[in-house]
Amino acid sequence: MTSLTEIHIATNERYGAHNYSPLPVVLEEGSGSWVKDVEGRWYLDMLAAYSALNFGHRHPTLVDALQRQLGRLTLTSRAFHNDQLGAFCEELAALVGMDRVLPMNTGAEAVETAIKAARKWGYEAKGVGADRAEIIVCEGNFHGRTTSLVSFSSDATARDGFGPFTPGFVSIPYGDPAALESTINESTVAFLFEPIQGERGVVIPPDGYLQAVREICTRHEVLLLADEIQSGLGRTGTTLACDHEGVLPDVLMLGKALGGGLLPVSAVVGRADVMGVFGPGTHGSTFGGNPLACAVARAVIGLLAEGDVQARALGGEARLVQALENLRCAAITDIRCKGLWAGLDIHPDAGGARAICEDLAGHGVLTKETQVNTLRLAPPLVTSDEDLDWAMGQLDAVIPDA
Ligand code: IF1
Repeated sequence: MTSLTEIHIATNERYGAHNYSPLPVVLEEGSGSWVKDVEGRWYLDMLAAYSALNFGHRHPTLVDALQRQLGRLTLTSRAFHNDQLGAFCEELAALVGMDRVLPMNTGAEAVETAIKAARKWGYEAKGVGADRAEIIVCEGNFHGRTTSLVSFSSDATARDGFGPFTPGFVSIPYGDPAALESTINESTVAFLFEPIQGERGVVIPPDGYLQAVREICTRHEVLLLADEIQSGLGRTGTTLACDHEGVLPDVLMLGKALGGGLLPVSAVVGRADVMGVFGPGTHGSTFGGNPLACAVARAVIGLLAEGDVQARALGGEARLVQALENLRCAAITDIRCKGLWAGLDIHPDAGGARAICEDLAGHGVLTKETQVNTLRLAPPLVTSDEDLDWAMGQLDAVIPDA
């Protein structure tokens, strides 16, 4: 069978490198990282739906799990148990080494749920005054787009025009443990953060930051809430980005790749005493924990339990870093990479990252800019070295020689 890279190069020659207009892409016979648009042009997916496609498009194990469940039971709502839910919760808790799981659907729902749990725990367990709970967040955060979550966004585009905003959040600089320590007061119930800031442009904190905030939160009886919705499930080369420093948060938020790129699946995983604040009827959702979602998420957990996906990302990091460093030029002002997740800052005089993304689409590579001048690279973790090398060649072709 002709390799997809050969198909793509043939397509390139046929259409010419810049004759691409990414139309709604549909997957044909493509393998995990390739998609084809409605006019038959192939693209290597280097965005992976912001890490929801860590396992690639239509991973056969995941599709099979979903198809099998489709023939059994698809929805009961949480009023009734189903035979996938218990196993999903047990297997996810075991995978991340934590106590309790509360399944939701989107990442934003998971973050909102974690905030509710932290507040209620603060009132019931820590004795914080009623309605006075404070949660410390980081500048440059992105945790979702509900009104409460954008209330503490430092991104005007995500926040402006959606007030009035939810109170009870205090922002501090990212990557600065001293700022956390000095902001904690008697009303502080939690610190909500991303182990690596995704939307901000794959911003990696200083070594030791995760351990430092863990120690500070423990010492002040403040819950450590880790949003691993984008950084988790293999993306950085480990199951969780927190694993790189051996840090266990008190509450963990997962989403995106948990649904295998097939369904929205998210979950809040946490300490029993924190998750225990949700009594019957105090929280829920129509689809949270539905049999289809649990079936595909169990297959995802099974893949992660094998460790191959994490190993691929960890092993691919050095090659990706080397390839990006070989591209270094005046147009590239910074390169950040962890596992198979990279952010390239493009010099403002080089025309902005958006223009480069559009040129890349013309070369058959799909990705997206963030924060105007940062190019984000997040291929499916099943992408071959050959395809990654090919993508780097396309990137080399479009980076302006500044
Ligand atoms: C968009 C960003 C990425 C997330 C983290 C929670 C959520 C997200 C760390 C909410 C979602 C998505 C949302 C999507 C684009 C994408 C994104 F640019 F918005 F910020 F990846 F960087 N925590 N991120 O990254 O999860 O409710 O979407 O399931 O809204 O534009 P969700």
